[in-house]
Amino acid sequence: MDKPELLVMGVLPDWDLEPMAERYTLRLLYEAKSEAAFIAEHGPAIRGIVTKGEIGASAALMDQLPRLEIVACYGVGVDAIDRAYCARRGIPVTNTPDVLTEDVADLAFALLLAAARRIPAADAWVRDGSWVREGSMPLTTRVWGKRIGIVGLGRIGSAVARRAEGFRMAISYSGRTPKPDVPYTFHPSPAALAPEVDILVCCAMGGPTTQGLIDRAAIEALRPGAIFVNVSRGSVVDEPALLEALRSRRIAAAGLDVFWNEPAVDAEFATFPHVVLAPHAASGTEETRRAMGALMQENLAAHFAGRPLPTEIRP
Ligand code: 8YV
Repeated sequence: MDKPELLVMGVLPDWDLEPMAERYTLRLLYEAKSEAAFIAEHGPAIRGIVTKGEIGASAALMDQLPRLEIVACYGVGVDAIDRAYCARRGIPVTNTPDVLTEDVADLAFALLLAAARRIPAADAWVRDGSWVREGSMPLTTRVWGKRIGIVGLGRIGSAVARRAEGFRMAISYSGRTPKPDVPYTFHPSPAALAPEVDILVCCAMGGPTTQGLIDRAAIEALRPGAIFVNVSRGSVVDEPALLEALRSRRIAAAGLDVFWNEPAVDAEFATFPHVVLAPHAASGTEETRRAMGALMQENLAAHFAGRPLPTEIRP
């Protein structure tokens, strides 16, 4: 029997591609010289899309895939997948929740600590001889015991909160509604949360409902000296307002893993010594990426065997 054909939108590790190639015919879009010509040639036979959080799948692309049956996302965030379109065509969408939660929360804390304690500057201080020439480096800012505000107390936000408990922090959060059985203080919006905290961490999911959720009002409501961390999606934040707050040093330090334009991020970010940058890498440990790949493959296998999908996102 013919192997189902899959359109692979972005680079995946060989440990995923190799077993997948045994079960499917893989059409690697990212290797195509001309995307249009590649889709024209292979589009009619494609039965599944394999994509990533930051790449997604547009209606314009899926319109050229008449036999499309499933979109499997290697990542938890499906904001770049046109789910309304998939729902209209009855195409299920799967993602990889849970397996990446703890690593994303780890990176949020790593960025927070690196920004507050100026780890990149400390590292440079030793390497470039400043320690010998100038003595101690400038003092930094404490993290433990501070007030942390989490925008979006979902799976990842809750994992950040658990870490914050270990740092004996006062924890508050914003979201659509207060969560039952949560001992943290609720605020109805980021703008209401921002003035109450020393550190604001964005963990909200991306997509139209959270576009610009951390708006200019929220950023301007941050206390002078605040620290800002984002491990969710660049789209959740008003980036020009963020840049302005960093330029004026209203935000004293920031740790950013996600941006409006990835990977070609606004060049001004790299000019700020008080900002620690990461290349959308929060889920990027070998352990988690293996687990994400395995879960994505389980969803594909279940679909083509006619079994219930382990992690389908309901339309
Ligand atoms: C990426 C992510 O998918 O899970 C998400 O939503 O954004 C990330 O885990 C990952 O970088 C794979 O490309």
